[in-house]
Amino acid sequence: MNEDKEINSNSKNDQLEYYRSADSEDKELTTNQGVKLTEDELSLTAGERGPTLIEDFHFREKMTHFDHERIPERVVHARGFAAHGEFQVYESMKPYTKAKFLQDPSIKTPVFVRFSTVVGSRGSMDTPRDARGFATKFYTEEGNFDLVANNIPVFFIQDGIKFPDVVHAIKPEPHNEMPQASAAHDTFWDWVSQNQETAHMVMWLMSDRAIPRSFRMMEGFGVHTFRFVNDEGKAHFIKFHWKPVLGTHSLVWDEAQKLGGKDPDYNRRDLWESINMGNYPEYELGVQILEEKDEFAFDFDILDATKIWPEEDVPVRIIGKMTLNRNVDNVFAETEQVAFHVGNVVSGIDFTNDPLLQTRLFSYTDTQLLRLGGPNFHEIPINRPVCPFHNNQRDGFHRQTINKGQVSYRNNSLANNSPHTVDEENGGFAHYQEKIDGRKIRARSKSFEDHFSQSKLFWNSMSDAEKQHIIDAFRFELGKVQHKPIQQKVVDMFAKVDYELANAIAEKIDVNVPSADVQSKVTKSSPALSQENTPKLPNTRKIAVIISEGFNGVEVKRIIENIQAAGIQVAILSDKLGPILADDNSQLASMHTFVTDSSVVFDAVYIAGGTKADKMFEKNAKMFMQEAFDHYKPIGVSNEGEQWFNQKQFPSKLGVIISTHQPEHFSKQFIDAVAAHRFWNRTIS
Ligand code: HDD
Repeated sequence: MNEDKEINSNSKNDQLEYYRSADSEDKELTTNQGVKLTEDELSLTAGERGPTLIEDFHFREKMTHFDHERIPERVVHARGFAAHGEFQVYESMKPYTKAKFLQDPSIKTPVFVRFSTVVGSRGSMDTPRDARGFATKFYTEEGNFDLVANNIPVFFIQDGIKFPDVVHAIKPEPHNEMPQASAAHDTFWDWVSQNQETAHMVMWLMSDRAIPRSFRMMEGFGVHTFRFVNDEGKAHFIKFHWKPVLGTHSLVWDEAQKLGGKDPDYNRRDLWESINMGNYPEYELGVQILEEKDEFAFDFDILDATKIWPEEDVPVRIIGKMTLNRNVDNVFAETEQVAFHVGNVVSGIDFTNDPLLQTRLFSYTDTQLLRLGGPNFHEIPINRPVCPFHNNQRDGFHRQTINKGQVSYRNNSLANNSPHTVDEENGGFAHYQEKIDGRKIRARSKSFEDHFSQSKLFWNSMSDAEKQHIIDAFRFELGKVQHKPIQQKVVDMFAKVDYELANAIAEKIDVNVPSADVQSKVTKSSPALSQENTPKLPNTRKIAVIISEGFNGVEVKRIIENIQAAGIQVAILSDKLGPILADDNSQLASMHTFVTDSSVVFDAVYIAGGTKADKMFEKNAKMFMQEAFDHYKPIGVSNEGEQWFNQKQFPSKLGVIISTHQPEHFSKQFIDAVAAHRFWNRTIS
């Protein structure tokens, strides 16, 4: 790479281009040694019916490579999907940090983002109840900065020494490797009941946050308290936030479970298709900033990763935007081989003594050494910085760089003591000089002891529908637990959060009603925590338009035009693929059928019907409508659709928009309903 080249949003793409293979179309088949091949389907044998010969170098090479194709999956966050993009700061953050990529609003920094589930294997489904990883690599001119975040702002534990325990407890149980990608089993809940610090994270995990509608509609949180350090060496405590421009939206649990079978790739497909269509996912970067003098100004410890800084107390300042605009070319080369590390920081961003953060600083390199097979994983194209890098590290498995010269040590006189260090003024990283004066002990500060006040704050902040979803999630998860004492202990633990919550769980899982006196007395709530208050937009939502032969050509096409103009994606669905004839002999092409798709893969449905719909069509359309209705989704119906709707005798018309042969009027109402996402107050049958 040309070291003098200025870094811009294309820098990473240009670098990767060098490594991308040429298209194989019309090329001659060769071995890895470049030898052209005459045959690829028959191995070399002694006679037509004789034994295979070991001298068949082509067979040996092809089979050996195949035998070695797999690498260990990530011990957590194994299932992930990634995309390229760029980040741009809105205003200079110079007063707070000297990080170069946060100084100049005209600079676009290339990024690579990998979203993931945490617990499931690489081949599991996209929609389990789980936290989601949201890891971003910023390829800055001063080196790579990794923001290795989750979509939940707190964590299970306060100290990383317990990370292997919580992961062992939540992963499939070791004796029978069940259940896959699920917390709903005895070992996890046993662990929860024995580790009360996890209460806050579990509240989030039982909430709608754990079943996101889309990676494009998730918040991201750096979780830990980091530091910004400016040119003068002054530091502020900060927390990182990603805010999705489309708002934060979730699935319903029944839908998430069905999607696990109907489309296990639901979230990755959504990301892939959106980027291919030019619906680029956007997230604003926010920071909460605290003066160092305010370190002890709160009733929680700012170094405790099981705590948030309520946004109403410490506002999130929006400082820039990230846009994901390019899919990967090869999932293994990029998504699987990318190696994130919380310790990859640049000058101007530094750590704090958060004990969880400190342990993470060890784990990430350690795990890549095994997963990527040696110490040279920084040379894998997706991991390489776009700025120059020089040091005396040499050799090791899979070394790519051909380091020239006689010298690979310091201090040296043979190479003018190069590569040389630089001072801070010239961009050298200097660790923040925090004064430490303590004894070596295994103990935690008392300020980390309150596990229930913020759990209650979270509960208080939920809308009625969100509270009900949390209750239902606990009932599901604990309902799967086999050991009664574990169920009881968990209910007793969450009675310390809220009596109403614990009681509602207890009454459905056959355990004793907990005590009412132990619940947290916190009455405060934080509106920023409720998804009710998130931006609501129709853009990029996916709607099934169900038509049969004889549909109202003029009306349906008009409505489709209107809703597409609002940025909504339309999928024509019928009982067969191909052209469907309208009443005016015009056509629409059906790309989906009742067999290939179901309501769960769409955000809403518009039942346009048609005069020639037969009984089977009607049955399928009603089933579609019923499922959409039960998942609180917007439903649009034409005249035929209205008859079917009325026959079904749904208990509520909330979120059901009926066509009145006034396409404009209907379109507007339907678009508004799609933007609303779900109608949680609908009574479902
Ligand atoms: Fe971690 C992966 C996020 C705590 C150890 N973690 C991993 C990934 C994300 C997070 C997004 C996937 C990165 C990718 O896509 O490749 N982890 C978090 C967050 C945490 C957290 C937000 C709490 C604030 N993690 C945590 C602790 C430890 C680890 C306490 C160990 C001490 N995490 C790992 C790991 C992984 C990992 C074992 C597995 C694969 C990898 O690192 O690259 O090192």
